[in-house]
Amino acid sequence: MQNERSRSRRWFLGLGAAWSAALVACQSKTASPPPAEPRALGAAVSPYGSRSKFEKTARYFNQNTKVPLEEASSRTPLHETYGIITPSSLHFERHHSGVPELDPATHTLTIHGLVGRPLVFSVDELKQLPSKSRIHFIECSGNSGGEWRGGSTESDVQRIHGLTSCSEWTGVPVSTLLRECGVDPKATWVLAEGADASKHDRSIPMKKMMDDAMVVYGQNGEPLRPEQGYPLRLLLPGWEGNSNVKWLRRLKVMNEPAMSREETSKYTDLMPDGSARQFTFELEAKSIITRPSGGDTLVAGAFCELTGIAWTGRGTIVSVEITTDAGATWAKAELQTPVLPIAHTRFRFPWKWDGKDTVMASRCTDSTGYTQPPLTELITVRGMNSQYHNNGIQAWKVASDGKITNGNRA
Ligand SMILES: Nc1nc2c(c(=O)[nH]1)N[C@H]1C(S)=C(S)[C@@H](COP(=O)(O)O)O[C@H]1N2
Ligand SMILES: [Mo]
Repeated sequence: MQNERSRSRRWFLGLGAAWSAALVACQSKTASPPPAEPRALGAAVSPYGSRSKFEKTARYFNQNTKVPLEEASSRTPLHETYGIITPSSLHFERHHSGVPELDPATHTLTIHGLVGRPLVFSVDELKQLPSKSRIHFIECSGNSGGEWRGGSTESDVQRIHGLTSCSEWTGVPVSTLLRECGVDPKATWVLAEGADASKHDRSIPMKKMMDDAMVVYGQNGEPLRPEQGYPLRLLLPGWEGNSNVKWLRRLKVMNEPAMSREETSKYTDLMPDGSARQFTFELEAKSIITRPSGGDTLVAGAFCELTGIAWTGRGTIVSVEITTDAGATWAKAELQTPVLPIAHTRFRFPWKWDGKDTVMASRCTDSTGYTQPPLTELITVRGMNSQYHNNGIQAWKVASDGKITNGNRA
């Protein structure tokens, strides 16, 4: 009877032989009926949902840091999120002077500088313009920055890579707004400024502004979260997080960059010869196995789905390859469809660990033909002075007791 049932269930699920063997292994020999259903009424309807009390996953931040928490960052639990969308409540946070409280009834966006007609938009006026929704990731270019110098053996995927998240963003193309203002043909840059205490600002090339930049007010179907820039944020698809100015209050059209703090002393790449590479906007292709990953323990011989995310600031992910034998062989992972440009791309790979110590890793290729390089290759070109823009392969070391740790340290 039991055999009969499990066979028909396997048929129903359409699983291959390897998978169904694993399933059988996890089934108990005598299946007992599920516990009696509760008879009391459940909870009432509510105006705004919240998660089950049994769920505890959270953003990570260092509670004991000397940096005031208003200037710190929090990281997405990549190992505990599914699919490609990051819940807004778990989107990573990075801000330099805290989250301002802005009233959308009084907040405005001013566009001025080299324009024929300077304009001030209210939030409501922006919402009345033709809108677009796009699914894009935002990644801080400091994500996995510690790995340049070998990282920590203790670290997990959330702490190393949690400064990337992916949402559906809704707003107005910047090109629509700039056309309304009549841009001077000499103009080549636009300064974007936030309304937070530090007046966070970045100079953005005009070409990007006219190409796919957006002023967004929506995140995953509802207004932006305060942490993500409520009520208005600049979204620059595929460009380093820092340039996606939150709490946007001003766009100044110019014919040169402003050379603000965030594009001179910070967010530049110190090269081996001591010079600094500036305006490294586009994020290069990157992928990570998120589950199982650092901190998890594998069981020898048990079925295990390796899953993770890949993304690129240039176009679309076309393939993700997995190695489970320390780079000797690579095999293609399955990509969740649809694969969207400049968005997290979920990959999955069925596996069974044989109980021997090894290294597992993923590497991705994007639609420009670029393949994510090993970290050692990046270090050869860029030295060890860098803090930003590490898109090197993340290796996870599996010890013979099944424990997984950061494998980037040789
Ligand atoms: N106004 C303002 N915009 C800002 C910042 C800030 O401190 N102030 N931080 C930047 C940095 S460094 C990053 S990585 C992203 C983080 O976006 P998130 O907090 O929505 O994840 O916002 C960018 N935009
Ligand atoms: Mo950042």
